[in-house]
Amino acid sequence: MGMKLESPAQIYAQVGDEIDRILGVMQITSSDKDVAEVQSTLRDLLGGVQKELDERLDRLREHGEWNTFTIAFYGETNAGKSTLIETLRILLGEQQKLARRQDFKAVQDEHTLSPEALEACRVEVAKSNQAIDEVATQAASKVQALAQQGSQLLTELHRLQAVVVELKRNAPFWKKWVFRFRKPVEEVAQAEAQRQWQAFDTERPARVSNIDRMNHEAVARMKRAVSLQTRQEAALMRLAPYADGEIIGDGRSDFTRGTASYLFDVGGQKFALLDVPGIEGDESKVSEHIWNAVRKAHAVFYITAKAAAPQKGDPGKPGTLEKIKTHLDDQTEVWTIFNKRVTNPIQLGKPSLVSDDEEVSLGVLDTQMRAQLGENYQAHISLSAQPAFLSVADCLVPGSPDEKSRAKFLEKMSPDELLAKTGMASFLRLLTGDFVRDYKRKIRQANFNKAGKLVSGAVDQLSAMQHGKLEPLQIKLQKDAESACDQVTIKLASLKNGLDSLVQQEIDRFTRDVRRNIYTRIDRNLDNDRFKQAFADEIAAGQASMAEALPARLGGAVDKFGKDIQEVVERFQELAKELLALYGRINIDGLKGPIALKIKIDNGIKLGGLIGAVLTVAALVSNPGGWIVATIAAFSLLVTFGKAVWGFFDDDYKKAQQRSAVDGNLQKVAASMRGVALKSMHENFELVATKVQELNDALTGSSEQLEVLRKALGKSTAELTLLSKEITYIGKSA
Ligand SMILES: Nc1nc2c(ncn2[C@@H]2O[C@H](COP(=O)(O)OP(=O)(O)O)[C@@H](O)[C@H]2O)c(=O)[nH]1
Ligand SMILES: [Mg+2]
Repeated sequence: MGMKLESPAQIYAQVGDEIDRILGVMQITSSDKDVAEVQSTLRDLLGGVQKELDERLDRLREHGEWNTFTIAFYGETNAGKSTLIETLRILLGEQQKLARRQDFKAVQDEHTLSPEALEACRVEVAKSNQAIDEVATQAASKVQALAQQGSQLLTELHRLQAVVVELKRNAPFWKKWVFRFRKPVEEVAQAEAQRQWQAFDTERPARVSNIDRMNHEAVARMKRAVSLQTRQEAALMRLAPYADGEIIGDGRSDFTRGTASYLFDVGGQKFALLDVPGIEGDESKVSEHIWNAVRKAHAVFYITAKAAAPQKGDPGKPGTLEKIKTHLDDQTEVWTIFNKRVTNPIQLGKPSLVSDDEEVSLGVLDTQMRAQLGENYQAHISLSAQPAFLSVADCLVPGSPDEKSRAKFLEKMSPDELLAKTGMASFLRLLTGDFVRDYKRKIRQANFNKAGKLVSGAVDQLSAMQHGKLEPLQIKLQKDAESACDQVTIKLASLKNGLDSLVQQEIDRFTRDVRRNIYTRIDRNLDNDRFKQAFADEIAAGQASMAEALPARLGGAVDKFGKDIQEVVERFQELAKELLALYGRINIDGLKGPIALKIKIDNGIKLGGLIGAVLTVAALVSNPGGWIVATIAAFSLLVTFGKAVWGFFDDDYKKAQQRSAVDGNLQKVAASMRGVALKSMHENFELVATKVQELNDALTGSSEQLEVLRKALGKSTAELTLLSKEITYIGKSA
């Protein structure tokens, strides 16, 4: 066909045109009904395949990517696809990621959310709490001391007052007089106690409020600390959305989400990474996301957390292996990434990330993948995504689990060391080096390969139709038809023998009857003239009785033959119907119902008509009127007698001569009758045989129809195969 495919858009249009040309055969309908039916079936079958192909081509056109080298990260949920992509986004400064990280830093600075500031706040909250407790204890003891002092002073005052009253009441008169000039010591002491109490009472409020102030100060300090902490926590909440790892899953299935695309530019080399939803869901919507992603992709990383070959599914429920085969069959470059789960820095201390056992299992995995995907499968790469992510994720919410894990890993090694130990450094070199260098060729090759695979998929469908349905149907139908023909031929031969022997029997009977009758009459002494007349009469009577009996007997044989071939044909029709039920319905991917083969075998009209024709012709054979008359006409008695004189005198001699004339003539008459009868019968039989041949042709006709169908399909299949090879070749050779 010589496709000249210069622009990307051309390929789909040209492939579409080629498919139309190859599959759009037999637009004209033959006037022969059988041929027209085959053509119609062919149109149905090829039309179904073409419809499906066109739809797939449209989807390829819609989702195909010709400019940006696109790499899909494909696998089950939780394999670590997003972790890996997030790490690459940070490492390679993907635009959206850079913006998020700037936002993170801005929020962090605005709220002084450095780890030191957060720690200081935490310490202050603790300290102020402690201070409150201390102040409360102090205050309690001070209040208690104050109360105790007050009550002591008051007790003393009351005691002295009582002493003075008592003293004055009991003193002799003179002493009372002396008291007017000199107060008793007790009264002086009482005045002093009074003064002390008053001084205490005046001072007391001030001392109490002093304690209250201390209390207030401590509470205020704590309130300040707690409020700072609350603000910090609120700010941390605002920080969280900007933190590294936002695209990493929480372990729940992410199959309801669509595919996310991240654009990278590494030193002018542009490429996109697709984060494809997990393949474990079988919901049709997810499957559409996955399909569109792999249609776009020019290379695929199959990410798995298990160092084991992908699981096979159950009948009706495809496993990972089958999904890989269907989703990635038309890819030109597929790698496996084994994401080893590492939770502890100690695991990274070993000389190699992957154990010997795991390496063996990964070898098995490679073999399996190559068996599924052929030469387009590359190899496996081992790495550990999460520690690699932690090594570069410096925008993490302080105190978050990720931040704590990061600290745990960084305690043991530097970020660069971590990147090397997790296998991430070498993966990064591969990805940004050889992998994307030749991207233009890869894009072209991948897209052409997809179009080629599309066509070869149709070839597979047509081949399956041929080998699974049409061929077995044709072979079995042919076998059944041939066996039916053989049986009809045998029945025909035995009809012929049967008729011959019936005629022979009738002629034998005729000979016997005529001889017996004429012998009887000879015995009664006839002269030669009367003998001649009597002999002619007997022959005529014998022929008449034969003409009467023969048709019924011949008719019986022909009827039996009719029944026999009817049975053979009916049996064949039954078998053919069974075969059609088994093979005559063809499913085509993408079409709702199966296509029914329109092969003329379940319909008995033609065969029925032919059987009728055979019997009509056969009936001619069974009507011997014509040839019996012919026999009589052709016959003239040759009765010659030797010496008439001797006969005249000797009756015995005459009778002997007459018997001999009977024997000789009867033999000739019988031979002549047989000759004419068989000749005429065989002439008619030729007609029967011709009709039987027509019947046999009709019996084998349906398998010949199939042969035509098969050849036409085979031609389309061969042309499509060529087209698919050519497309793939052009993709490679560019
Ligand atoms: N321990 C450990 N956990 C990992 C590793 N890679 C991914 N995870 C965790 O597995 C979960 C799912 O990871 P994610 O990258 O979202 O997987 P995806 O569904 O394939 O995108 C997250 O909780 C990750 O932290 C790893 O190498 N080690
Ligand atoms: Mg994910």
